[in-house]
Amino acid sequence: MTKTDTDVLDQTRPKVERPRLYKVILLNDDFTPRDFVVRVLKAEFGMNEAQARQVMMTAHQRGACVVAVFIQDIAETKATRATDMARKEGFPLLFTTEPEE
Ligand code: TYC
Repeated sequence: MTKTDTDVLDQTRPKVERPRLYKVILLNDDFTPRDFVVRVLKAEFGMNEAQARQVMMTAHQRGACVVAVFIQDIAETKATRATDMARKEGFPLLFTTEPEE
């Protein structure tokens, strides 16, 4: 069998797949103060005031909002850290993660 260009390429180019991405999701609740949610979003996700307020209001009105997308390890770490900030203050605020389609 003769070697095609594709065969040569397959031998030299390692197959690298992009990692699956995970969404960090902010869930609404009836108790956490709006300003505290904004503070957490700014501290853990590097948002400015306007971005944080928009995401907070979307979760408040619709029940949940996608905050950001990362590889699994980063998504889980940030969701945990953000949720822990709320627990330390006694608020039920919750961040979860789920894989993108
Ligand atoms: N619903 C909360 C309130 O009225 C504010 C809030 C917004 C809490 C978004 C969580 O993800 C959230 N105090």
